[in-house]
Amino acid sequence: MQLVIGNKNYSSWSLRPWLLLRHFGVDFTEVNESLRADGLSQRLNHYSPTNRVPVLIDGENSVWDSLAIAEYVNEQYLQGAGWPESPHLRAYARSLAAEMHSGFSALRNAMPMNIRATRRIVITPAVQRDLDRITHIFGEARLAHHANSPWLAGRFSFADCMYAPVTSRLTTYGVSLGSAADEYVKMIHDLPAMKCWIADAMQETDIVPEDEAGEDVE
Ligand SMILES: N[C@@H](CCC(=O)N[C@@H](CS)C(=O)NCC(=O)O)C(=O)O
Repeated sequence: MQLVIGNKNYSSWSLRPWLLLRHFGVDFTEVNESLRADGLSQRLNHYSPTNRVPVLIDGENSVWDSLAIAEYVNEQYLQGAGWPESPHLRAYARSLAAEMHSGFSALRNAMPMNIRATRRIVITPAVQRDLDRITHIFGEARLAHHANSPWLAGRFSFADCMYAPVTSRLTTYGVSLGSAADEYVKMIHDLPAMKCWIADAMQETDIVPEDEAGEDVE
């Protein structure tokens, strides 16, 4: 099985299913495609009708889009362990994942994932609204769903993978959302799979200018 991904420094959508697969020890090989502008659409069209990554290729099955990949992996390889066990927490985790998939555009545009960088940005009211929602999800809501586990929805699930790029963005742009959220950010960064992704991102040298937002911090 192959997972086609973009640059580990920048490709937040690639990180999400990669983290799911790696965290659960599913065997796969990585195909790396740079998100540099030259020939990008043609290069990605080789794998996906959307000209985007991530794409999972498993024999005759080709699955594009992070959420579809997660559902496929959950069914085929994880016997359902990719989501919480209880229907209540599963509904909540799926809602969180869908909310990230279709929302947070202000935050995603203003704070592109850029693992190597240390930057500062001006936080507009729209970005602040997204950050307030993240503060609630990583803080109060997470603690309310604690159920003997510190993850977003009772146990590690694809919901945590969906928000992993946000934890990286908060680090890059030096945004603290309070102690409960900071604790969650640290926990994600301490995951062995996340450490591996970050280490690989640090080695990359490609620059994607559109994803270089904000002012450098010394
Ligand atoms: N909804 C898609 C979004 C995928 C996406 O936008 N991927 C970016 C990389 S992070 C991409 O392929 N960009 C290439 C382009 O826009 O030309 C998903 O969830 O997988």
